[in-house]
Amino acid sequence: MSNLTDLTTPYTHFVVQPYTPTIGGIIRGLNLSQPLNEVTQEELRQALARFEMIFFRDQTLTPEQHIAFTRIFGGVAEVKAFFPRLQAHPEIEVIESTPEKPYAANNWHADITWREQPPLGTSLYAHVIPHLGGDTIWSSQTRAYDRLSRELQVYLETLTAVHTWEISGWTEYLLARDHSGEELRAARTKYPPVEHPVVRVHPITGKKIIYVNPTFTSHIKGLPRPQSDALLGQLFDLTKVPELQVRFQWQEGSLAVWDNRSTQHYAVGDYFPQHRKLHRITITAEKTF
Ligand code: AKG
Repeated sequence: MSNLTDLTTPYTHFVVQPYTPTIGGIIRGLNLSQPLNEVTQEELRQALARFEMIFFRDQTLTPEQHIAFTRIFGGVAEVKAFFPRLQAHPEIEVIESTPEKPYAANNWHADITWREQPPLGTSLYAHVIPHLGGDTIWSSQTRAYDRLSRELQVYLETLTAVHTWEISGWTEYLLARDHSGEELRAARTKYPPVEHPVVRVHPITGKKIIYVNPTFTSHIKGLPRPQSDALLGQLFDLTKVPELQVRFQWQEGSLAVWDNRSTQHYAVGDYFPQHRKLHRITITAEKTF
């Protein structure tokens, strides 16, 4: 397993300090409120692909600056209808947990894999962070692939999985919001289940990735359910292996960007009733892989 501390690609405009040997890098030396030149932008894209999640500390960003920075990595279209949005900046969703309305995405997932072209990544900027708790964990799906036996790797490469938002609790959420079922029917028509290969290749690094997650992957096509459940269970368990993970402690002004192709993430829900608030931008691509 190659190690992130072997820095064979030095960056000329910033320093990346690996946060663990396997995933995550802290980038120092950049003020993200200022425009960044082309070389720096390209180096940031390379660093994201290599470290799979990168983060910055002590940034002071307006919504416009957050959007401008995030555009370095891809599009910033509105793609998710779940979180509330900033009225003046609909590209930005607000993830907020309050004593009255506690919330955490404390389930392992990659974002929106139920779309034909899932997002390339996400950019998350911290506004209010609890005194204690409220970390986010990412798990590397390239490292997960590397841990498998050659026989299993070869077998997985022949398989296709079905992804749907309907196993994530959104069916119940939509029904509770609109008892007539109209919204649910519209969502089903607009976003039917999609299929993705179980193993995908990262377009920048060329590395292979296990591309299934427990929140949106319902089954493997063509396998009997018990066999599909057992195989998916084995792959989902790999995500929980600590050696594949980075656990990030937020501070106000921290900004994290993750590669949604090669990672899954989990927001630790251990801080209620403290307040937590982040601004989130989904990074889109015309072609994710
Ligand atoms: C997401 O933005 O997809 C999340 O899961 C939220 C992560 C967090 O709140 O730390």
